[in-house]
Amino acid sequence: MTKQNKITTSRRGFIATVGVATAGLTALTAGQSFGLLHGSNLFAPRTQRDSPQQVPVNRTAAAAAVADAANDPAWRLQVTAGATTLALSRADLGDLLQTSVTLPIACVEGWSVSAHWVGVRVRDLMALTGAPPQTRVRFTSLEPQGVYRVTEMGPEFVTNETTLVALRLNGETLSLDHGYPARLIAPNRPGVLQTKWLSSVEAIA
Ligand SMILES: Nc1nc2c(c(=O)[nH]1)N[C@H]1C(S)=C(S)[C@@H](COP(=O)(O)O)O[C@H]1N2
Ligand SMILES: [Mo]
Repeated sequence: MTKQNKITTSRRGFIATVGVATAGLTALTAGQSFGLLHGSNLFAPRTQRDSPQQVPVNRTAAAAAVADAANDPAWRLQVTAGATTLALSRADLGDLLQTSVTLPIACVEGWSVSAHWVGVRVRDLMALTGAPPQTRVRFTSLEPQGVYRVTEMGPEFVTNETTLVALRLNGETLSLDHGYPARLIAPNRPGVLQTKWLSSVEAIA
């Protein structure tokens, strides 16, 4: 089954909308699935209704002990390829081309929630460092420890135009529990790989 996702990018008044086929999405979102209009869904679980930004929280910022580091104005996203490292503030990231996508968080615990994300394409970040587009990328969280602190993705995800370092969720700045200041969102990957509270994005061999 193929689903159409609408993607919008904008910078300096320029708006482009393209359709992207996301075959395979359905398989990953199998299980409990519900949309944003939770108020009209009597069967929406309590977790979603009471959740910040209408998306359940898997691991909170408090549990991950990241609140101080995440709120620190000195936070920078390290973007590295070879000898080049860029240190981008949240404002720097916001000045780059913003891409808007609708993608689910599909947790292996059995829930899946579609959400609207805005941020910077991973491939655009990589291009800033001069990394070749066909690269593998490692994402590391501010989280001092935890099984989901580090994730990697192959070039098929890196080149995908919906793979983002997300800054916004459902029309608001990403909440702390959802990964502020920046988190990964990519299509066709389980929730465990959608790394929150990013500290670095590195091109690896
Ligand atoms: N750094 C970090 N990122 C993480 C996790 C985590 O424990 N630490 N949990 C993952 C899991 S299992 C899921 S399902 C999603 C949930 O994202 P959410 O809490 O914003 O809904 O975040 C993922 N990203
Ligand atoms: Mo998860």
